[in-house]
Amino acid sequence: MIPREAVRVLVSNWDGNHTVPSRRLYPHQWSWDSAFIAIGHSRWSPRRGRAELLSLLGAQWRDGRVPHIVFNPRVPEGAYFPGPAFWQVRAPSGTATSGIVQPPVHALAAWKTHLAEPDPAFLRRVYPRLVAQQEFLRAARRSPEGLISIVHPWESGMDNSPAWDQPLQAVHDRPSGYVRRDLNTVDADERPTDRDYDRYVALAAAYRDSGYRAPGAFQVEDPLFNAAYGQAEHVLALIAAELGLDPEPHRREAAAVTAAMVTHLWDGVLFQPRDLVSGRMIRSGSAAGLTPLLLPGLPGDVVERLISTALDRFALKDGVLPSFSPASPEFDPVRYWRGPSWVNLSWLIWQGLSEHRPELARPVAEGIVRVVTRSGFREYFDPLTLRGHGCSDFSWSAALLLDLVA
Ligand code: 9WN
Repeated sequence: MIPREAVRVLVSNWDGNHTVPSRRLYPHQWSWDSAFIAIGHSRWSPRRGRAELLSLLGAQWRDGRVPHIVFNPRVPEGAYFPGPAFWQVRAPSGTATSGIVQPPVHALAAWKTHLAEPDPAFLRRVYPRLVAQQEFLRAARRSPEGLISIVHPWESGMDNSPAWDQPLQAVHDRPSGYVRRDLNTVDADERPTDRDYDRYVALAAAYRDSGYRAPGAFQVEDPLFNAAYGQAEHVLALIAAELGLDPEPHRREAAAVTAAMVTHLWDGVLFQPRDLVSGRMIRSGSAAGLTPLLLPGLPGDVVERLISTALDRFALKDGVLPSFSPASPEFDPVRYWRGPSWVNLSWLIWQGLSEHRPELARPVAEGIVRVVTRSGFREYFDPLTLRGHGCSDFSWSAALLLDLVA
């Protein structure tokens, strides 16, 4: 029943060569959504999983960046803000896109899609594009410490995480003359505030006006983004070996970023972001700090300590993981990335636990199944009451559920 319903959601959100995250709220193709969605598609139609990733990578820029939104030209400008008229940019393919990126979870998706139905021709097509995606991050965003930075909260995928409250203080502009479209679909109490939006728009406009080159007032090294980047290198080594290419450079890069994360982002309890503008670590209770479990080379003592944190501060054994620790004062169980449980974040932590401590991965998988069975394929869930929030028929909730049960 549940797998059939999940496929129904994915089919109803399919738009010819990609899947929208949600028909009304997000009517275009989003970067990391497509990776999670491809993983789900590959459980029932590997061909669709491959098409999903190929259409996204088809909008890659010449510098290797994979844009966070690929706009569907048939969708009217007013359906989503900020749309193509705001970003003012086209990929070499001619498609309108945004100019920022999202966590690079696509190599993992490509590998899982390949494992579902081995297809060396697909791997040969995507491998150079996935490598170019990583090269863009190294060329444009790598600090001397070897970590990758993001230049906008949207790049983290966890837009209004309390972890960004402090670095966002540096953004003073209050742009006017734009209209939020998200509040047409979702209650204002469950979305970022207008003040947050002003800052998002100001930052994106400044980056756009620099030709998508110069970071502005927000520049942060995020543990989730770096964990995804490091894990991508680990997976690219597997893909390279499969294609008869040299996996060693990828293994070395995965080891190097893992070591840099332990040196610069580990506070002894949880991985934390680092604010490059102030030069300081941002101490927060974000569950992004658990995602370095994705790194196979994470030292054993760090893994053990991180798991204790997950048990004590994120109720790991209950299985329904909050995006922000309920022990922190900023925790809000219904407002977007300030506490609600999200299927993709829980799935990433499940994936990491499966690698290091499979017996602890099981409650997380069961927790995902429990919230979805109770409340449907909602965008996010109150981790205390399990009530669903945000939009309905949300694609990655369906896709990753399918990955766990199919
Ligand atoms: C901005 C599509 C995206 C997700 C993000 C999530 C939300 C967009 C928005 O929706 O962000 O990119 O308009 O709020 O935060 O993770 O990729 O599902």
